[in-house]
Amino acid sequence: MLSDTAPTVAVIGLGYIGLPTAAVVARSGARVRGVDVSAHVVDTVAAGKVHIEENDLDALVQQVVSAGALTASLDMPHADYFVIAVPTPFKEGFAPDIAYVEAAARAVAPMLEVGNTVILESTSPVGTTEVIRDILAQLRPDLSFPHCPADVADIAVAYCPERVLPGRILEELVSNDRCIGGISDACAARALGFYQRFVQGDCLLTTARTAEMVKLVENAFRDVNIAFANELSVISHGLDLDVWEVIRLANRHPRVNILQPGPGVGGHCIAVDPWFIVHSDPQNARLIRTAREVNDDKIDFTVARAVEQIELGGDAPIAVLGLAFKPNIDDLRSSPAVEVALKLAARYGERIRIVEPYIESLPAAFADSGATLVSLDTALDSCGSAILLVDHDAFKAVDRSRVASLAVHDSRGIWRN
Ligand code: SAJ
Repeated sequence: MLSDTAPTVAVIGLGYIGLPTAAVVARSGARVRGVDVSAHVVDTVAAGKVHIEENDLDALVQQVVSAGALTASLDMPHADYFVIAVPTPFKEGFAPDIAYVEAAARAVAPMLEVGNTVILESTSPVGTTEVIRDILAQLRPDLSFPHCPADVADIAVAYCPERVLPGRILEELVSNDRCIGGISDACAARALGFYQRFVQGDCLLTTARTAEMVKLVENAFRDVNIAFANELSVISHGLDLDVWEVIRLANRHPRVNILQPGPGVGGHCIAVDPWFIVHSDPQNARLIRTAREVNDDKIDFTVARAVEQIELGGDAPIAVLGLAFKPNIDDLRSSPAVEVALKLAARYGERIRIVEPYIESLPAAFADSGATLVSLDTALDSCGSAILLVDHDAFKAVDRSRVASLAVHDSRGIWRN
């Protein structure tokens, strides 16, 4: 039962971050309204259902919607807290596109009342929270907004990046530490009051600009480290070395921890966010840019290695294992495995038999390719070669004797022994 004093929260953008956040905040006792520009998304959530796949999210949304703690609409309500969680893609030339964030700010502005807090969670280039403050201030000259650390204003504006891992979102939303950046100290303190409702990790306060950079740096760090592993795999191939053996042994050094090579880096975060840093300082972001290029180039390298193996298999059908951007999820967005599979399908057409246990039909991009979606057993029983692109548990569990007679390119190194 919601108390009459329960804070009201509007979560703008009911995607992979916004919907789980709305549900978790609603569970904490707040009265939450999810707002989205898609009528389909709003109708789905309002009916207590989910439009995205995430562990345990369906049950939680069902629970908080039926308790009346979470509602959804196309319209912006009044609220104590406005949480913006809309996408920030990039435009031509990898320039960040904050149009959705700006549109969200314009939608929030008319609803603001003294004492409200506006929090941006979308991954954004440094300075975006100040852009939001400026949009709000321009549209609401009757209210005061913060400009420097000591300001106490009618409206608090803060930045707090999400840092949850797809597949573990509900758990990490609660357990991860949060970095909360205020335009002023008072803004950070007000946003802290919001996150303390449901976060069990530490909440660390800083400035909005620092928090924006922290988010970009986290994902650039991972991208650079994966690029190191991917570069090692290319070099090891040229030297006829097993890169996984090299990495396994190097990682026995107490201060070395190399990540795993693969067919490239996918998802909507790590392959995107580093460009925001590059764009803000192209002259000096040399390592970060090169890492992006190394990871993107790994797709063509993987295709070339796959073709070598396929040609060994004669004219037999070709098993392509995995399309998701990482293991054990159904998310195919920005997946290097999809890119590799499309290139192989363009070359080999109906010989391509794709296995992806997390989907029921192939994406539209494969429509005229001739490639078909089959079960793992069908693929392994009927194909002469196997190209492994995703380290799903189902593929790790394959008995090695079943692939012993196939020409194999294992881009994830899971079938080595
Ligand atoms: N990958 C490798 N080798 C590795 C690790 C990952 O090739 O050793 C690849 C994966 O296959 C995948 C890509 O990298 O294609 C990204 O996967 P991921 O699991 O590293 O990360 P994401 O994109 O699912 O989530 C990341 C996380 N950021 C960091 O770990 C620093 C997450 O905490 C962020 O919240 C998320 O980005 C985000 O939303 O920004």
